[in-house]
Amino acid sequence: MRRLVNLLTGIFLALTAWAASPRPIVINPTPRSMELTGEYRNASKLKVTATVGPGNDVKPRSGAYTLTIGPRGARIHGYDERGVFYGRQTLARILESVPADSLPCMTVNDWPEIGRRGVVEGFYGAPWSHEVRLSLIDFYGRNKLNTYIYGPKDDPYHSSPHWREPYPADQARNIRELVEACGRNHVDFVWAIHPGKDIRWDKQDYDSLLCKFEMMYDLGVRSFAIFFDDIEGEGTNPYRQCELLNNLTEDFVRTHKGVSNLAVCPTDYSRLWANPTENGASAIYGRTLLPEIDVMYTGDFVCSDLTRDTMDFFNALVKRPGFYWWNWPVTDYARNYLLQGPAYGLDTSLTESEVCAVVSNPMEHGEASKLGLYGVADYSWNPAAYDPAGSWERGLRELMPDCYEAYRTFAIHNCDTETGYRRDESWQTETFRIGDGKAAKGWQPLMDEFQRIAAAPAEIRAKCGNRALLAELEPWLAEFEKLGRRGIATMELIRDYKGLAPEEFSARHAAIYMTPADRAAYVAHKSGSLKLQPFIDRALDDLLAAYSRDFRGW
Ligand code: 14T
Repeated sequence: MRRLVNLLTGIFLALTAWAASPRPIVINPTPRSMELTGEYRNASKLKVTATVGPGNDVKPRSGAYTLTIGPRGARIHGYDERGVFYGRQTLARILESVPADSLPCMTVNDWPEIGRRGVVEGFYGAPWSHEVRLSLIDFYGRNKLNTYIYGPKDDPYHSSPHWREPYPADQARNIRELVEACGRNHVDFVWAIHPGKDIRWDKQDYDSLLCKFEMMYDLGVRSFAIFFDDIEGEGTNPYRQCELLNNLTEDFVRTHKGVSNLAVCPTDYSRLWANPTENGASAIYGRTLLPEIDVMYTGDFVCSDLTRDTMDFFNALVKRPGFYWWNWPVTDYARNYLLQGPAYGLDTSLTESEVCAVVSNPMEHGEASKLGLYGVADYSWNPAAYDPAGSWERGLRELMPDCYEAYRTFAIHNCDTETGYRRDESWQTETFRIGDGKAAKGWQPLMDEFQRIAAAPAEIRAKCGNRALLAELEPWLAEFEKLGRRGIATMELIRDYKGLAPEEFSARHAAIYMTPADRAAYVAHKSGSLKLQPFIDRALDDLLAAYSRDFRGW
């Protein structure tokens, strides 16, 4: 009943706001409950007061808040400072979307389901630039993500060969700045180390680790993680790994003010190669590792869905709710793709009892990862209300408000990687084969789509205000435009081929084929690889066969 009321007030709110203003109120992540209290007031002289602490109907968890907009002003009550910050974010979104004279009075009661939500910069390839990291940290705050794990595989001071050494001064300064930016956004900056490639389980390396943690502590870091993924040999020993983490908890975490409990990514981080028996590494972790240490896990495969079944499997072995590392939208295993599809494959019935944290490992294209992270933020705040498709539409609008349709056209055809973690793509596009009887109905809509595809990049280039995002997209935009043109030419040939003289047919047919250089450029930055380019390839073959069969002029 309560849910129904919330839903109805939500719809009412959206409708009234829409009627009164050009923009509906969009708050990401979706708040748990928003209730309209009837009147409208003027937003321009809004007095905002904030209080903090338990009570006042606020859920007792970090980030929870209530927001009341009444005739006498707005009141934010946060369970903690983070909650106050999130209340301010919600209020800011409301104020951005209503005209100054018609701010609806309402109450919002909101809190996160999953305690830790965020991002692990954990991919291979070029680490994010300092500017992109800062921009992302603001994005986390805005979308109520509270965790940023710093662990780029190709940072030599995170992994081998230099994990034992201090960061050079300029990089150390940047890390301090990241910590500060995280502080402003109520994001926990977690610094991860990846020592397993060449760690020696001796006193000297233990001291090196302690010393490195000390240096990071001096830069302001208060949360740490240790990654033992993707290693071989000595470093993989689960007993040694657990012993190290337990000792570090005692010698470092408990002796340093403000330091959070450790998190570890074990070598057996996926069900794919985890030994499921009592002798396996996960069960050893379960028996040996201090209960306050979180254990990371990627699910059934390295890149796979978050399901109840896979969490149950892992949690039973490690004897605690697992820390979910979602390998999406990471593309380090398929770098010629850009993942712009909805964040789906996340079980909406999961709670904090099954999964203590959800972090996404994104693409080395940080700006272009925001679309996926928008969905991750929405899911992890309130899994039960999560709607991947709806969230994706809102994310597209948030990122390119001035050319949402064009960005949508680009994004819907840039989702799959053809290998690894398969994603649906081009799901609203119907293709056909010459002679399958569907062309009569299917031709026009497909032609329209190819025309939108050919036109989208120019519009995005003209109207996308985020130039850093645009720069990341550009190589794919260029290929997307060419794909659109090939598509248009293919559709025109399908329409015309029966009446063409052989020379003209051949010339037009040949012009659509990619030269080896074109093909190489396409392969380097693929777009429409699931449906659209395969349609063109097949159509060209089919056209040749049909023309040869039908042509009677020779
Ligand atoms: F730590 C893990 F949870 C993890 O996912 N580790 C890596 C990660 O850094 C990488 O970004 C991700 C996606 O490619 O997968 C892991 O790396 C792999 C996994 C493999 F199965 C690298 C090579 C593999 F063969």
